[in-house]
Amino acid sequence: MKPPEMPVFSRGKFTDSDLTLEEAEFGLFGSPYDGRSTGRRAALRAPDMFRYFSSELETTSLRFRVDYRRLRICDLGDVVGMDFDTLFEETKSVVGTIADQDRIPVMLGGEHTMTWAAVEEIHPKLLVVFDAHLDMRDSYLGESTSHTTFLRRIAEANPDIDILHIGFRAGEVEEILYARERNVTILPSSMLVRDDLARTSIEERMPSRECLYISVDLDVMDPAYMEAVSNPEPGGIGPDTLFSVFELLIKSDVIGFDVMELSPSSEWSPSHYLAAKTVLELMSAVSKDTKTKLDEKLFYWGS
Ligand SMILES: [Mn+2]
Repeated sequence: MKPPEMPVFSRGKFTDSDLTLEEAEFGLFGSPYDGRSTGRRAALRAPDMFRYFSSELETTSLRFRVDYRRLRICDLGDVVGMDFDTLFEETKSVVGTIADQDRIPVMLGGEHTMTWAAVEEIHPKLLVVFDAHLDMRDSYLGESTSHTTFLRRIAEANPDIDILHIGFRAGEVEEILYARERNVTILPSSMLVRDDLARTSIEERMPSRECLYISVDLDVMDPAYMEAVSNPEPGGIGPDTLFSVFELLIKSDVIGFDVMELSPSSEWSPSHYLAAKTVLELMSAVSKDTKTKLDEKLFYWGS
């Protein structure tokens, strides 16, 4: 008998945390959908890969001076199903339940299209998207709702939401034209790669400062670091740049975030560690819980 291509990881909890939603600061759930995706389609395993590798990492964030083990996380499981419209509504409902209890929704996916459901539910003032692609086509392969069009659908349906797009490096002319017309603020990957100062000018480019939703497509990072995505694109930023941008965003009020498009290629990859680390670094950046913080003296290395 042919062995399975990948081991079936136990459906554990993210960082093994078993807190209830009442006890938690973050309400986390998985979105293993990829029915309208292209490239490598392996999102079914994405949420469990985030979970498994979250427990494999070392537990200290040197950048944010946080002990990951002190982050209060409730892992609610996955939103599963076959029908897109039903999943969309269920995703909205889960995000709404978490947000109604003043907890921060965290979605781990899976096809980027589901970000539309989360944004539709919590309606931020500013949507910050990290992505190699603009995802602003009007339609793709005859479909108006997919991972390549969802940001246009959000932009059209919510003219009051400002959009800051970080990491762009691959798309169609029609998308760029639409983004300009819609006043989407774009900080392309090339600026972040070449110009260290671009990082510090992000704050000046932020159209709003409160009520942020952050959406990370893991393909914003270069495939050299992050190969486990559906649509890898060369010329991306490294994890250190991504996490330093997180540092610039934390002065704002973040009301929810997602980390999407993990498409596991094998049972083990450094990219899977990086995917889990991206979630934990963003949580460390966003957390308002002072009990997660470690003593600053621990991180003094001499000048
Ligand atoms: Mn992308």
